[in-house]
Amino acid sequence: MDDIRTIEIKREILADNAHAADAFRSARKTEGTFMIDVMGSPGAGKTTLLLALIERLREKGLPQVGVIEADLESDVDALKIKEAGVASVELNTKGTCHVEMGMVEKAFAAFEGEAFDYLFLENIGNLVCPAEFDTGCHTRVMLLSVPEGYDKVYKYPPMFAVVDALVVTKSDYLPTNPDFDMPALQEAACALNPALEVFVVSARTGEGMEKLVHWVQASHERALA
Ligand SMILES: Nc1nc2c(ncn2[C@@H]2O[C@H](COP(=O)(O)OP(=O)(O)OP(=O)(O)O)[C@@H](O)[C@H]2O)c(=O)[nH]1
Ligand SMILES: [Mg+2]
Repeated sequence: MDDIRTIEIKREILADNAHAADAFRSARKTEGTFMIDVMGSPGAGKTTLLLALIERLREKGLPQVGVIEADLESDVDALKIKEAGVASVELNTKGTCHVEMGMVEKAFAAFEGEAFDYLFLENIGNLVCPAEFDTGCHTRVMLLSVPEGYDKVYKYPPMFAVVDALVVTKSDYLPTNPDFDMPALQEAACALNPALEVFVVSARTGEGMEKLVHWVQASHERALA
């Protein structure tokens, strides 16, 4: 049995994906498009936060904004974004639990040359698989909502380790969720990822949004410098 050859398919797929992601990221930089990958569990508040964020970015100027809405099925979120007057493309993965570069390239092409200052990717609602795949964005953000519980940092460490920012969403639930241990979350997350930025926000009340918008704008400037 010594001559059995092992083909490391997963490693090859990830390497090919990373290569394509680097090229895509660099092309968007040249065009002046800043891309953010927004990840988190189903229902963590990704679409709601994007709408609140885009509204505030627009109040500060008139940036061109687009959103790639990835879902296993349905165009519910893409329609919500479109109804807010924002360019959107639905990326329907038909059951695949993450987004990879071939999908991002196709979704981007569907904008047919439209130019953007900010292009957001709402990734598939999933705390596991999306962490593994580079989507060619300049910045990666994960959302963790208060009702999910702070202990997700112990159960799903890879995503906390790869993102640039952790956004704790639905902070308006904190008074009714006294067991949400924010210091323990911050300590564990920063141990996994010492450069991690942490924000605590509520898209419903607006708490913490100003600080997050400021960081997004600063990240945009840094990435395209
Ligand atoms: N109380 C409260 N509810 C929120 C907040 N943000 C979002 N929600 C609610 O949480 C639910 C899920 O929000 P979505 O924005 O659809 O979450 P999502 O992460 O995009 O969900 P998927 O795309 O299905 O993965 C909705 O009922 C929102 O109204 C918030 O800051 N506070
Ligand atoms: Mg959504």
